[in-house]
Amino acid sequence: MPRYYQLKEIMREKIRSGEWKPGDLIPSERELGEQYGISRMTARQAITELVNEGLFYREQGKGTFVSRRKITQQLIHLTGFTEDMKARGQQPGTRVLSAEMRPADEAVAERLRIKPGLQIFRLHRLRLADGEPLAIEVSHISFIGCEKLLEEDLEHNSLYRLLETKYGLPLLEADQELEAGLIGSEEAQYLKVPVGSPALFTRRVTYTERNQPIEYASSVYCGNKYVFYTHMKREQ
Ligand code: 16G
Repeated sequence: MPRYYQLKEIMREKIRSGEWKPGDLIPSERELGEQYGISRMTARQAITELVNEGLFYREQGKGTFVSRRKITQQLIHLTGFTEDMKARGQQPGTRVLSAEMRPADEAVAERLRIKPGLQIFRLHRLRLADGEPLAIEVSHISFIGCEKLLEEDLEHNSLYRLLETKYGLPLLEADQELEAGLIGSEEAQYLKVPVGSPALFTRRVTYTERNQPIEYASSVYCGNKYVFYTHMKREQ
């Protein structure tokens, strides 16, 4: 078994057993090298792989730390980001990167079942939990009067809640796709992860009454911070 792999397993076990807890600073490459009689390069490789797997995270100038447990996101009930974070006891946060009315392009129009060129509300948000950036979401919203959303405070309000309570648009169903990918350079800056880190791209169309699409959201989630969960029944 390669040396770096052995060290990875040793460190994994330290996390599993609770000897190293979330938020703990792990020993430096030099210290690990000395302790296990391996080179700094080998220690670095083991650490880097566990960073890529999401078990550790690096903070510039401070060192490498043990990550928090991943966020389990269920794919059974239709819920929004704010609800999900509150259910986990975490403080949801939002930074609005842009909010504007613009004509729907072909791809968006197809998902929303409208004519291309029709004005829709486009919302670009960074989503955080306890101050930690988790995802970037671009929502395309189409309903009569959707331009009123321009006046809403979307940094402090849940979009789903506003649509349901203020605009009287119940969110009943959604279609969602998940696709693996890599974090690009613009996303990396917002999500505070290195370019090329694992990413999960999701696309969701949410429907209101009469099967009318109301939102098409395309999001990038930090791939190493999430586990998606669903429950399946065998068809009878
Ligand atoms: C989720 C939805 C997103 C929706 C948001 C509403 C996915 C892929 N996306 O993040 O479509 O806009 O919830 O959250 O699940 P909010 O109610 O907190 O604004």
